[in-house]
Amino acid sequence: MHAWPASEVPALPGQGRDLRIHDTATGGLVTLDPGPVARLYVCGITPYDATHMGHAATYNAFDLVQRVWLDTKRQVHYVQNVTDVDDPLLERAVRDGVDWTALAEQETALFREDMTALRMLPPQHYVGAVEAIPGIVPLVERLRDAGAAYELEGDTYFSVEADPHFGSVSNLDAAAMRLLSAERGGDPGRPGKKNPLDPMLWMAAREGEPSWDGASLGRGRPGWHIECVAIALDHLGMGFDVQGGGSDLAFPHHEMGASHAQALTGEFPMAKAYVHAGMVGLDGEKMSKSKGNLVFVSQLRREGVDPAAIRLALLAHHYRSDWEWTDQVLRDALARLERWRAAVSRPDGPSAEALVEQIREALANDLDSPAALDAVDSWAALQQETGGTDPGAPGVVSRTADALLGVAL
Ligand code: 5CA
Ligand code: ZN
Repeated sequence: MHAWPASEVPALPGQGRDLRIHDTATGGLVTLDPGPVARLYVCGITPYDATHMGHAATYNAFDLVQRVWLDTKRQVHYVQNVTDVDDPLLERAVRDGVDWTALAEQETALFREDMTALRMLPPQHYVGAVEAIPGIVPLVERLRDAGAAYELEGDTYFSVEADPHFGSVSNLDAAAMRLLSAERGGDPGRPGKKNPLDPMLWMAAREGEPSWDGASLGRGRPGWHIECVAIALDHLGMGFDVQGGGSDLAFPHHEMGASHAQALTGEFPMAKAYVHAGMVGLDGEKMSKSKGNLVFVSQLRREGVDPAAIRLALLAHHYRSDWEWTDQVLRDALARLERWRAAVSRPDGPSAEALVEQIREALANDLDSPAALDAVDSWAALQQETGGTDPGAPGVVSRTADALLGVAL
């Protein structure tokens, strides 16, 4: 699939900083030391309802990861998937009486528009589950032939016992894993499984559902976790730098994905850091497509809200915290955008050299975007109160906001 156009990232004076980021697997901060090309995989949308503020917040976090890396003069190899065949997408298409492929295409197109408007940097490889199927089938066959997968009534399951490191991404106990597995697409209650947690790798064709040629697996469609693993291994290989997504993906999705990859290759770990963004809520509940309590990026754009203000609303929260979307969050962001724009529209201002370093330091410190915004606020307040004589300063502030925060002033 094609991704979306990249907005330009201005180069900044001075030296970028190495990223320290929270890794779910070790439960602490790790300083990443990618090579000249940093490798990032971020789980993409299931395109049946795009793009709510929760999605936008999660993609904002990983956009910041890239901007910090780019500032260190590294290249970034970024891969994202689209789960363009899965139960919730098929169920929504049936509910609304629409063709599932048309629904997926329409929502993916909307997602691209939203990402472009928000100045999120595009992945170099944007890959749909359907187009990945020819690569998925041989991986499942290999797992089965190695004894890491088994057949149950025509479906093929992964055996979590095949990976000695299973559990090391989310570090949950068995009871918690079982509960989350049932909540998030697994089937721990199905009789005949070796371990209730074992996830599906290949689902035999069901009546009335789309299916593809699965060679020795028979006709069917891929499980969710193997989809992301096939795409990540194909484009990034093992030991890539960051596996990213929202915190609801830590288990089972990223846990199972890591185990699939580790069982396939015998290498550990699949990723050097597993990074998870907090959940955005509305009216006291996690914003989710299944609950329908959503605020959409496209709806705000239609109402004429500047995408830079939406971006500032996301940046005002630390990516790891769970937070609530409210009208006040947006009002604050609009007011901030106005203050910043007024400050950079003057012909000169207070020196911005220290500001660039403060923003770099804040973001390198586990993507502390609220601290970065505070630093710009202080510069804008000084500009407002006393002004300054540096003719280059407003331009430096604009370019820094653009390069490191994705905010066009
Ligand atoms: N297609 C799969 C990943 S392979 C999927 O989870 N799709 S999704 O459309 O449900 O979510 C896309 C991304 O947004 C995931 O990283 C998910 O964790 C994140 N996300 C979903 N809801 C929220 C929310 N309320 N707050 C923050 N992030 C969210
Ligand atoms: Zn995924």
